[in-house]
Amino acid sequence: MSRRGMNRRGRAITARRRRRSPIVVAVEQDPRSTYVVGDIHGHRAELLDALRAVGLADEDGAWAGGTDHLWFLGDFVDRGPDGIGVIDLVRTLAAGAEAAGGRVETLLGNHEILLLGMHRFGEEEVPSDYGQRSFARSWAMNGGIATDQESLTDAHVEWLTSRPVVALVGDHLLMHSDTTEYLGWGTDIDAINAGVQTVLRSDDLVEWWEVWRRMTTRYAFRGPEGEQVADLLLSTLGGSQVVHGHSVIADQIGVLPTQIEGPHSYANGKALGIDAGLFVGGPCLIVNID
Ligand SMILES: [Mn+2]
Repeated sequence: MSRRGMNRRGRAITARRRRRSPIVVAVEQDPRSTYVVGDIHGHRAELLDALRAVGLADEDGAWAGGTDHLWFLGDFVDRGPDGIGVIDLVRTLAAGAEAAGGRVETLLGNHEILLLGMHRFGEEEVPSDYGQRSFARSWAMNGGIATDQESLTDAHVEWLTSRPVVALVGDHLLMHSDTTEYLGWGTDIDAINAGVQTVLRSDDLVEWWEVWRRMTTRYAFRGPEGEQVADLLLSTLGGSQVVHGHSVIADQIGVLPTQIEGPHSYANGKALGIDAGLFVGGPCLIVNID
């Protein structure tokens, strides 16, 4: 009799605790995941396959991620066959995500600057003491695709020009390039994004060239000082880990692109490289950063 009573009390206590469980509350309030994708470089088909594999897109290329968040870290164009097709796919996904209560967001990479700079300035010479420079020359040397220029509409230009270059997502500082050069436009995220956007809305070729030059630098978080450099950036802009594309992981660690299976955490975990080198035969990584 007394043993049965204790059992009943035990069950009652367990049930009350389960109702108050913080785990149950967390699942109900925040069921979504956040993903990041690096440098696509014109490989629309491979991107779509990868998005389908994780359930973020359906067979037709429509958003299937519900309330999930997906961030692209730039470099949609150049080197591969269909950069504008990639941009169009991303914009379709963004509209679908917005309707579903999710989000698809985009940072500009240095190749978007090259695409837009080529479109705006072409062969116009950049005033410089260091020999002849133009967006046309750099575009040709860095995998520029003529059909991307031909397919680029005013709507694409306006959309790209409105994208940020850095973002703080949770505890992650997202940026395309592994560089501290972003600090040249300001010491907070809003100032940096506003600074770049002001340039991209101007006809100042020297300042445009400076955007391209800064965003083409790399490897700031490598080597013995790498963690300190990442710390400086994180303490200035926020977050506990820099997440970047731009520098192919295989090149960073000295293996073949086909051997890459996941992102590359380095600088004592302060940096995460996610560019697996799709354009040199690596996989299209879609990285969950929850
Ligand atoms: Mn890049």
